[in-house]
Amino acid sequence: MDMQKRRPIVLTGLQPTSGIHLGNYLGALQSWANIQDETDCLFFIADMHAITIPQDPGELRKNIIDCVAAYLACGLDSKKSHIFVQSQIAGHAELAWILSCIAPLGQLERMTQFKDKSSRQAGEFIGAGLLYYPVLMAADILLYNTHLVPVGEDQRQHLELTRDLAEKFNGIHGPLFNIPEPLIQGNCTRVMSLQNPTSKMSKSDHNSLATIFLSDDDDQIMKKFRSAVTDSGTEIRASDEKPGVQNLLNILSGVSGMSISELEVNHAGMGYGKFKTIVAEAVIECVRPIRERLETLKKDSQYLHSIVETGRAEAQARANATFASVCDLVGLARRPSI
Ligand code: ATP
Ligand code: LTN
Repeated sequence: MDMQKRRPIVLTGLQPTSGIHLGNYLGALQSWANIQDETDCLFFIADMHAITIPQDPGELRKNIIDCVAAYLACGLDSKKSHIFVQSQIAGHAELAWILSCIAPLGQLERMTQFKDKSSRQAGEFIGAGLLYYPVLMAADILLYNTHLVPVGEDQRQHLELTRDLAEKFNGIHGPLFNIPEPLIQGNCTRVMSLQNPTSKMSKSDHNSLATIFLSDDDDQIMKKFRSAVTDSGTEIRASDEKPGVQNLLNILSGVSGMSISELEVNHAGMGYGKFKTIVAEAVIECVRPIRERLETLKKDSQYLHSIVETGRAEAQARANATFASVCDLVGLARRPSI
């Protein structure tokens, strides 16, 4: 066995819906880049998760390749890690079906994300894919015998379901799957909206001032922070009664690496206006090099396609091996090709 295979297996991904934002970066991408040396990393683009809500086909295909560019711009390195697209590996959907047969319907209906997303679509069409979203996520993870799954805090419940399904499968069919652990890292695992700091920063926010995108220029970032909602007080302190200020402190901690208590001391007595400018400047310095790399990478679509082609070959080989064992254990017909 070579060294590469003995390191813990890490797998994670993002949905290629337009606009990667500061929440995605601080809650996810930033820490992914930092674990590539010690772990065996698989980073994928969750395009099949993206179609749980309606997508324009042309836009989706463009967003997939833009997402590859964003991964690289945020420091993922295709020489250290494998970068691939979920829909190119049929085993994700196949294993999801097998897992769905042992997934308790009630547990899926109780998932916070399902309840949130389906209530936002109340009165409209809600596809069953939204309910099965976490089962597909479990399949993504178990197909590669993953040990660690870096995600933001909002994904913890999905990881619990994955662990339950892995244990249940192993209990019924015999030991196959590792029981994966969530890896929730970084100073800032939950970035909130700049306009409504009690809900998370999201690309689908209707208020364009709520979300900082990695493609935003310096002026846009400054403008959004200057109009960030705070409270009527003056104290720079992290507390649940001051969600706006707490969010700004969290963001500054995420981009600077300094602890909240250090930041509270350093900015004591400063007015909110000045503090917002300081946070904006720190975010501008963090986002600028990423934005510049992103712009350059997006111009070379041939290179980006070659990255996912190399990643696909490695992912396919690993997925085939796991899926052959799954078929054996479940009693499904063996594939002549695997
Ligand atoms: P949407 O904006 O539509 O809610 P999203 O931004 O959550 O979608 P995902 O692809 O679902 O997009 O999330 C990608 C990763 O980014 C996940 O690991 C998630 O936990 C993390 N993440 C997303 N939003 C935030 C946030 N506001 N703060 C911290 N992490 C976040
Ligand atoms: N739901 C995830 C994206 C995702 C994922 C995964 C993350 C789909 N499959 C498997 C980690 C492992 C999200 O971050 N919103």
